Amino acid sequence: MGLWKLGFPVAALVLALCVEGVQAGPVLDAIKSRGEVRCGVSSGVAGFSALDGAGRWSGLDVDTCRAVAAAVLGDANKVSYTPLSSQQRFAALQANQIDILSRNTTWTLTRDAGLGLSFAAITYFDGQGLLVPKKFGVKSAKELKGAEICVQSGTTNEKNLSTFLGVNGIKAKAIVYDNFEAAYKAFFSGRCQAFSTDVSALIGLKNKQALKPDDYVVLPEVFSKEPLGPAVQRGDEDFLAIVRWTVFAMLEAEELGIGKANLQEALKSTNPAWKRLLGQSEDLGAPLGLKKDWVAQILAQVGNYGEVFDRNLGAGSPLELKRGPNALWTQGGLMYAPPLR
Ligand SMILES: N[C@@H](CCC(=O)N[C@@H](CS)C(=O)NCC(=O)O)C(=O)O
Repeated sequence: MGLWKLGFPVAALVLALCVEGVQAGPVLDAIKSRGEVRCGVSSGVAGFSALDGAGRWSGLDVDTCRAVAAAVLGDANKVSYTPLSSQQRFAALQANQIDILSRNTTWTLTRDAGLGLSFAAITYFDGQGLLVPKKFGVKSAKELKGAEICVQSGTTNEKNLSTFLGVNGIKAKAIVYDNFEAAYKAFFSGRCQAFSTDVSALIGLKNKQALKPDDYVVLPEVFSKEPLGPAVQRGDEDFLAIVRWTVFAMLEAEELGIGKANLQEALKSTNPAWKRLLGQSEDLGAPLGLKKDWVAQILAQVGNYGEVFDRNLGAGSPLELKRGPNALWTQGGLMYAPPLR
């Protein structure tokens, strides 16, 4: 069928798209015209998204947004942050107040299928645990009979805790708070005998007691799967793909041994795998509607996954978390990027 048989308006549109290139999805278009990625973060979870004294956000979840801004806008600083409580986070995405929810959020069936959003990737494999004051001498969650346990509402933690207590016949009571600060302050002031959330956040909380972190212990039981990662609104597959492949590119870069630390040297290398990822041979940007050097921008401004992990959560951070399941698959972990080709 000839193009003109479609009628003038349709044919003109088809031609315009051929000339101009296909329109991006609505979220991506809005980011480009605004010149900024709107990132929903927590109100302050050490190592993931926390505000420092100079008013700067940092953490693994913050770096995910920064990497997306580097990929789309060529500038990792073009991000605005909205702190959101556990309760507020999904509504903020649904109401289009943010472009990415990057906030220690667990990928679950009901959230993914039921809330009109899509999880793009897993940036941290976590699990839920319990923090207790050492002076109680409790060595296992099974000894928490009669305890009151502080937990935040609107989290997977609230439900996992009641399942865990029920399955194990532990007669303890959850004390539920809407506000994170109120919840942990209640625990540190002795209102609750334990605090329950993702283990990474428990370690951050333990360190918050700057003077006496050793007064608290994380119990050995880890009783849930908490795969954390960024989520986006449904309806913009282009943007979903960009967030997903941004995370994968950071993993792939670590696997190939390229990062912020050796980028300049890598850019001069003849290694074909490095050249491809850095946009010096094939164009891995075009299918995503990005510039050819998008991965190089991420690495220059943010770093590869290993660098981001070390700086925020690992050896280079106060948390000193081990990679554990967050090691690359080549190192016995679960982090695996599909091929970037
Ligand atoms: N990963 C869990 C828990 C995430 C969560 O919201 N945890 C709380 C307790 S650490 C939190 O981050 N609160 C910070 C806030 O409300 O700003 C989930 O997705 O439900």
